[in-house]
Amino acid sequence: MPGPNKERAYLSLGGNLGDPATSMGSALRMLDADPGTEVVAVSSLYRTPPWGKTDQPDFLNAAAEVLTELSPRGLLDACLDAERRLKRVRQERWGPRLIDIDILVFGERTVHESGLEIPHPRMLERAFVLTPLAEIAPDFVVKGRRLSDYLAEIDTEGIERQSSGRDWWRA
Ligand code: PH2
Ligand code: MG
Ligand code: MG
Repeated sequence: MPGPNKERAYLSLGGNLGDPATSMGSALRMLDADPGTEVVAVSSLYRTPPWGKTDQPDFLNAAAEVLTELSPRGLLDACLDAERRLKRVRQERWGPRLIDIDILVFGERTVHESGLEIPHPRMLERAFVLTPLAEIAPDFVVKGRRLSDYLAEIDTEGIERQSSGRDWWRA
């Protein structure tokens, strides 16, 4: 249920092993099933070239908007719990993964804690994050500028929107 004490958060989802679309859909349904959290918008799926470590398969990426009563730490725990339930094994940094869920923005908050940096420090530079996010929130303002303005200035070469529509995550 929407409620006055819910805050709006944006998430980035990605994966490049197994069946990432199915894993991301399961994760979003798990978050939506939490009584204090609802998923209100999900982007299309995007095929994206691997960033950081390039000798690995392409990723599928998406972004989601949630309303939640959880704290930022509580939402992070819910995301990590979904990753664990989907059998993610943590290996090398930036390496291949079944699923990754990152909090990008949480209301107006700034958080600098171990394992939790909000807004996500690199979200404005990464096309695989910004492209799906700008699909669902082009006018959202971060540090004084709209997401669509940031997106216009970065390299989106190789990123392909899939014909999934925005309901792909529902069972
Ligand atoms: N995630 C990473 C490292 N590199 N590249 C793409 N295209 N998409 C990702 O989600 C991704 C990545 C680490 O979280
Ligand atoms: Mg990540
Ligand atoms: Mg992560």
